Amino acid sequence: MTISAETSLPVEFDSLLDHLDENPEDRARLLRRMLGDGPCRQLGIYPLPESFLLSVVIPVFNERNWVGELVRRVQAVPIRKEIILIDDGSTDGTRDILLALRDVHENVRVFLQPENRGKGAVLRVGFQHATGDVIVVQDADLEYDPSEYARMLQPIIENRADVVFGSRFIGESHRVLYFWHSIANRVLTTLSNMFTNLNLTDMETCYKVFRREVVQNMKLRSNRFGFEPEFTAKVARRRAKPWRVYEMPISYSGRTYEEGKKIGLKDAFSALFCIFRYWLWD
Ligand SMILES: Nc1nc2c(ncn2[C@@H]2O[C@H](COP(=O)(O)OP(=O)(O)O)[C@@H](O)[C@H]2O)c(=O)[nH]1
Ligand SMILES: [Mg+2]
Repeated sequence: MTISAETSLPVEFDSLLDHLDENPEDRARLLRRMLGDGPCRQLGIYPLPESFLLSVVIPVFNERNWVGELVRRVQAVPIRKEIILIDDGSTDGTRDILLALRDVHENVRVFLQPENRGKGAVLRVGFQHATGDVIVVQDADLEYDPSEYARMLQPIIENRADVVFGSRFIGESHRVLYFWHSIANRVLTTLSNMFTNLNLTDMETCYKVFRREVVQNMKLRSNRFGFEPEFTAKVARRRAKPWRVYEMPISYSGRTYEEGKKIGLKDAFSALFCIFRYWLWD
């Protein structure tokens, strides 16, 4: 038996490991055989239908420091996907980075908005152009971790859910940051829950994952961060065949204002207004 110098395992093992590195489906198959279906499901290792396509919709506004690395991390996720980047009138050189990304990756599509209108407005553009079975909203900074897509998709693939919220407040590790932000988050989520009668723990999360049908006939109006309460209210309000909503724990490595965070007190008040508006009038 020849032993590999690299791993001190038989060389056949080395080539097997190389093969598994390059073929995530085979890796999942092997793990399912070794561990069994139950433990694999708990780890988020489960088979995806071969034709499955994920649409990753990314709103981008002045994110030149992060968006390149973010797209690299999204591409590293072993799920067939299209990446839809919508620039919201950036003025810091982000637009050139997006165009360069489009030239390098054949699954990347880029839409440039002529002026800044807000996250909600660009998300509408993204949803219109999405063709995947499931859509995930992905911010263009590095606060959320794309390697968690598989776990969030699981309830949808197993046909238990239509909409999954990734919650930063149940279970996973998160960077310790602003106390008052966490209070504002809790207040907004609680108020939203009072109107929607959903028991969410993180309404404001960026990670909203849903079947494409969910937004196909949804009239979304908010241009800015009102998108979060508006989407939540409209998901909750469907009567005929209510959408099945799940929450999954996600990790969160929040950024500071020095690192580029933009959301602030004004946005918290505007979210508050949107909770009332979308429940009472629209
Ligand atoms: N702040 C802000 N973000 C925008 C805008 N348009 C699109 N975005 C994108 O929306 C996402 C969320 O913004 P961010 O500032 O990270 O919000 P936060 O993480 O909730 O504080 C990021 O990907 C932004 O690039 C806008 O007009 N203002
Ligand atoms: Mg962010």
